[in-house]
Amino acid sequence: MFAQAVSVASQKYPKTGSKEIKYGTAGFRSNADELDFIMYRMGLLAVLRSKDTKAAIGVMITASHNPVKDNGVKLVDPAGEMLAAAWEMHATALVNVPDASLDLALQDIVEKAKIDVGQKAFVIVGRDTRPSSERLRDAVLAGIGAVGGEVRDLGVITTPVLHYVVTCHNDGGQYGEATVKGYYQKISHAFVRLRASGASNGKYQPEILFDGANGVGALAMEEFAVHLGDSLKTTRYNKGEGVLNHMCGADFVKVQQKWPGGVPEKVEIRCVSVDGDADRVMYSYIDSGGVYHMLDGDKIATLIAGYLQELLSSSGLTLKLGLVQTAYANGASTAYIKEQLGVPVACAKTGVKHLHHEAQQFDIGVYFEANGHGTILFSPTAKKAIRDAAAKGNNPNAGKLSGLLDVINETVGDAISDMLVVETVLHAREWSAEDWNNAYKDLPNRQMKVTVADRSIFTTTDAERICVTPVGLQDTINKLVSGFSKGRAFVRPSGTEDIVRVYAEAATQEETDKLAVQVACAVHDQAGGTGDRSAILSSFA
Ligand code: NG1
Ligand code: ZN
Repeated sequence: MFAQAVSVASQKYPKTGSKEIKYGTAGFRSNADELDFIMYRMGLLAVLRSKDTKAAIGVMITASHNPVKDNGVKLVDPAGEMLAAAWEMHATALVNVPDASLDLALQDIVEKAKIDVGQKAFVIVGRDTRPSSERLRDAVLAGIGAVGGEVRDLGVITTPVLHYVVTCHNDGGQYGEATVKGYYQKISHAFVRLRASGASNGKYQPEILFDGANGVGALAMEEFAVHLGDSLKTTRYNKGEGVLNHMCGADFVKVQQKWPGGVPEKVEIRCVSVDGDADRVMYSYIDSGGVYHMLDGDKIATLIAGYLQELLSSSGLTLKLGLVQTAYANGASTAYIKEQLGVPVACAKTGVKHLHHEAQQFDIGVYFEANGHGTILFSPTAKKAIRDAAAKGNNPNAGKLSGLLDVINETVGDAISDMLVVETVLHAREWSAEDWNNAYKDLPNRQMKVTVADRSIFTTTDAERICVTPVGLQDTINKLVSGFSKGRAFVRPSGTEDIVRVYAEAATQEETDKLAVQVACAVHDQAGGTGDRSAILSSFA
């Protein structure tokens, strides 16, 4: 059945490069020039997955927060989730075989997954604004077409829009109308309704500066702005006049802890930065004394969880609320939410699919990575309880919860939907950015990257907080950490870059940097470091 697919592959999309590549936490990602044959094969795989699940599958072409020269592809499963683990393995197998073995590799997947090849296939495709995305989209479409799949190309859209449309398509429209327009309308109308009593409230001002990272998030915000009207004033920057993700956007703000380029430095106005495919969001502001403050995924998660907890108790609903973080969550945020708010916290491995899975153990699970990627999940029981209580009309807090449900995009982390949730909470609390930031004080923290000969020798346990191999490294880390007040550090191999990440926290920034450098040197010395050791030592000198 794959004769045509194999013939198109060898003529138009021959395999290039010999390096083994892996479907990682963010699918396949690399320099855009190396991706044509991968995109074609992912088109083939999407059709098989669609036949396998008897449902529509999504394909998103983006490299998110990475530089503009890169691109990437990930598949979206029927309920909007990330691709199932067994299929990540099929994906890896499929892109690594030579052209001559493509036929066999496809047949192998059909057999292993017991696919009925006569089944119809439907694939929904989206792409970001990268110059290479259109060409790579054509390669995906060629793959889908070569094995007879039907396509709906949504064009240039954000990652969360794709997840939303796939979900709605497969649930027959229960979650919402399965169109791009349906997405904008559902979220923005719910937000505007929650603001019916007025956009300003106490110290809350309905005004933000929006940093679109020169990507698709900027286009999405233009569309939202039309629907939001006066309920939220958005002044938009980095709409494509500069280079994608360069000196701006959510990743720049998080990693550099700096105000984004291209946005005027206005005092006491919230600045919202999104990443290159608009599934991550970061807040920042400059206080009246001119000091810059960053509010990351931890600040967003604790703000939302605290408010949900208050609404739950005041509406008399007994639903189990929990927060899911990763090891990168600031220790101060975990202590605040556990000890001061009494909300249970779970720690998951890095990568949204792990957080998503953990969040499902709660009736209402708030999950966020520190980098601003996250959302809120409501179990069917929670949804029904909230909607029923709201429908009675005498429980205004249940009404607010019900309204909030429609602002949230449960299908995946969604920068703009998350932003509208944050704005709703700040509005309800009558808070300025400063009030929000004052809820707790972040511990100073530092991330570093170390290059090693083979990062696959790193294995971890306890949600990546303990390094199991190379043997002995964790003992060294423990010794180093014990020398610092409020010290915490861990190392893990990146799933998206060929590096090992080091994370450190301590009582002061100076101590934190010292700890990070010492741990990075330990990794370099004990695990085959290939970089310049003296450069690690002088990182923050
Ligand atoms: P890796 O490279 O595995 O650390 C990074 C982010 C993840 C996640 C993925 C996918 C950090 C420390 N890691 O993963 O949170 O967003 O990229 O984009 O931010
Ligand atoms: Zn992203």
